[in-house]
Amino acid sequence: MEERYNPQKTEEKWQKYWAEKGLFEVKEDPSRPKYYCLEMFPYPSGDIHMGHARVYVIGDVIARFKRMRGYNVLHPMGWDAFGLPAENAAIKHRIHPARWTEENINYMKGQLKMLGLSYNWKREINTSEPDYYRWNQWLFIKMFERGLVYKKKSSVNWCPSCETVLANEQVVDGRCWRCESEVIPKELEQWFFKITDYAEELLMCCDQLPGWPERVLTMQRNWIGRSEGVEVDFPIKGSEKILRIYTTRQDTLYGVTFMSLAPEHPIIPELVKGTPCERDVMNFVEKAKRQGHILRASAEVEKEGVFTGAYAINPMNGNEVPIWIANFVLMEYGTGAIMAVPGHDQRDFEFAKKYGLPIKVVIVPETRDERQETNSETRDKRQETSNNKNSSLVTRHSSLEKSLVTEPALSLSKGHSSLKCAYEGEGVMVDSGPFTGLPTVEGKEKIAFYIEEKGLGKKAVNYKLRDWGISRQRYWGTPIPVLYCDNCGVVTVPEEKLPVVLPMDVEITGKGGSPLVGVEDFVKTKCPRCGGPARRETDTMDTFVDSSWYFLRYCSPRADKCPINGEAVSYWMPVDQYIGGIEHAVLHLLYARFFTKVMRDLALINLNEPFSNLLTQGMVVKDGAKMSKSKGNVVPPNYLVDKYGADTARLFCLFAAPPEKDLDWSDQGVEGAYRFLGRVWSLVYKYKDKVNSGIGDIKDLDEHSKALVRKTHQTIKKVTTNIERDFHFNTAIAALMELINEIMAFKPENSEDFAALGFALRQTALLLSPFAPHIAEELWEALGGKQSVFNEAWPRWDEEAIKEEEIELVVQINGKLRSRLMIPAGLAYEAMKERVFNDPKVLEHTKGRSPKKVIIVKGKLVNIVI
Ligand code: ANZ
Ligand code: ZN
Repeated sequence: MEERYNPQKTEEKWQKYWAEKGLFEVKEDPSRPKYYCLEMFPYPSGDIHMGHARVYVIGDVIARFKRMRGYNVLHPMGWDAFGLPAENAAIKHRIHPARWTEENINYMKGQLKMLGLSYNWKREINTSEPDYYRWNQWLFIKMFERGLVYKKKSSVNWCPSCETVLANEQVVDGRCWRCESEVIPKELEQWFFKITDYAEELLMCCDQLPGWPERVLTMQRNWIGRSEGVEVDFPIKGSEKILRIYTTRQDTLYGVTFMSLAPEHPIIPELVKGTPCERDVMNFVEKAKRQGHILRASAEVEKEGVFTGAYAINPMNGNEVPIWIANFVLMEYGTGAIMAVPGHDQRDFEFAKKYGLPIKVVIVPETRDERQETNSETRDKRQETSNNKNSSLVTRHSSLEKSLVTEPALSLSKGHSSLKCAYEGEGVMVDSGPFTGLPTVEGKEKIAFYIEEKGLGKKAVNYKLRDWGISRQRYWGTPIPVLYCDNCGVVTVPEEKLPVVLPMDVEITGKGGSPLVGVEDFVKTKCPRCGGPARRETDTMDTFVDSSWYFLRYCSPRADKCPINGEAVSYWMPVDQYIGGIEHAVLHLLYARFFTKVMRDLALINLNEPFSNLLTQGMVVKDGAKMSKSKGNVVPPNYLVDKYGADTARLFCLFAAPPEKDLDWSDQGVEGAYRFLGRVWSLVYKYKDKVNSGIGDIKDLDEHSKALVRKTHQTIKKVTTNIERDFHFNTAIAALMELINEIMAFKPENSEDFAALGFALRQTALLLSPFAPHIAEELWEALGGKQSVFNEAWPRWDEEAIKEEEIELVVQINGKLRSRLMIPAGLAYEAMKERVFNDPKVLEHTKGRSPKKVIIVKGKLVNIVI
């Protein structure tokens, strides 16, 4: 050990040592408990900054800590290597996506190593390698055989600038998530994964993930979007046809004043054929189709429609209502047709106002107070209260009648011109035939029952979740293992012919569809079934496929008969701790859960859910903005490591904020972390020879040595429990800093003191090791450690040693016994005096008067003279 802390030298030494010893390589070992710690693998974009590095550092602390706690820890790393930026780089810099990706991986791997992250590099995976993506293809085929893959023509989000199809979630406010161009709809043949088959299970299992943040679970539940309602058949006037609608608000059936169809609804042509409305309707339909789904589904879209000239008959009361077409009704949801209730649905309300259609009120809030607020913000609250209420119908009814008489707002509502918006809340049904007077909750049930009984329709469940479109008209992705034969039609590539290798010799121009279309050797092939000529599919898979099962691949990364080795998976899975950004709260996590269930049903694994615990780390913020390349405020780890060393960079990230919170970058904070490590180094350097010579027992210590040992045990407890409880590394490090202050103030005199000091310093090295692993190794070695600090057990604290010894102090005032109090034995004079004068009984007698004299008989008695 050198006298001065030299982080670069220390870090190089220990990184080399770890690599040579293969310290972080692990094998399945059923005799030991396992711990699988995983950070979301990165896209090799070329450079990592401290915003990215933070998540890896958090994961690394957990992995190292669990290892010292006796677990067999799997902590792997790899590359989500397919994707758009590689192709964009190819267009811009004329570099092959494969080379660009490889160079980036090499550079980033160097950055990760520089940070001293304890990865098991032997398990590294790269999704752009045939060894990996062949299993995407294999899984695709297995899913195809199970009916979980299908092809259909569908309107997709098309980014004209990237010339690619975007998933719904890649469209942000109608714009491409990468380039921000406006997204337009386009009809294409697409491959889909049938994730909707798993909608119910994916939803139910959200209740079985207590280790996930509630926020993420809510996002998953909302994304799946289950709703319960009824499908009701409305006969079409003067026709044999019926119009089937889906509603969750059958309690509003008496308030229907018109119907709305999706522009794509198949009944439209026959409704208008040969009528005066035909031309207007068909024009509108064309226009609405061009508008695109995302926009049409958003709340802000201008509601537009056209009358078809036809009427439907409300099966509840026989009323005739006009059938309209409306842009905001989507063909993909429910039945593609709705009964419009402008009194109680805001979209219908806006539509009715615009086209002068009648508005009818059939639900009123339960009490007068509630009635007055009709804005939708109070809706949720109101729903909650009305659901919980179980007062009888009679009282509701009477309060209702009272308000009907006294409140002009409602009577006006019949004429509806004064209504400002729809009342979407729960309440009591009015003007609803035999159901009048029922609370909505009950009315819903009764009407659903009535509809089924009379054969007017049936109960139905709907999900917002759509099937997962995986086709991408891009080059840098997994080729879809399908070909098209003139004789046999769609044929999947036989298993033994996998992988379908992505050709390297392509021209990437950024124009047109998939660059693969132009690669004749690739496209032209023979049909494996009939031997005739066939063409290969030129679309590639969405890269979310790659990341949907990579965590399983890490368990047996070189398996070559199957995507995974079942035994390895059953030992390592589930992932005990998964760490990544909140931006993946919906898609990646949902797809990964879906794949896990599919692979279970393919009998590949025996597992329902992949991730037991999830930590979503906060952002790194600098100068008030999220650290990112585009904001120009990135701090590359290289800079920090060159100047201060990796341990300082790590310590700062961990100390500045708890993992789930945003971290505000501060150069002073980095300096502070560096100085702290320097202090620890100097302390160890100063005392190492003394504390190593004849490592003494920490028994028979005097009070000041005992206090140091006690503080050490307290620190062990604090650090351990803070890591264990929600990974509060910042408070753990704060406790370590306190201990270091105590050690610095400690003045050893005799061999017992040095024994106590040695104990404190060695525990410090152990406790510091997950956070600042390199310096900890060096300190540990200097303090006589015989092996890597990471092969040592995590320190334990002694509950007995933590307890402060207490003594009873007798307090006399003017010679009279006034109080007895318990104080810690080693308390210094001033601190003892403070306790005495703050004692309530003493206060009572001194009444704030200052004492003439205070006599202390150490550790026994205080005599105050006033
Ligand atoms: C009548 C009604 C009255 C409705 C009312 C709401 C309030 P969730 O919970 O999202 O499933 N809807 C049904 N299919 C639709 C489609 N294809 N496109 C657009 N909207 C559609 O909501 C179901 C409600 O969304 C249904 O209930 C229907 O409007 C509308 F006071 O029917 B409702
Ligand atoms: Zn064929």
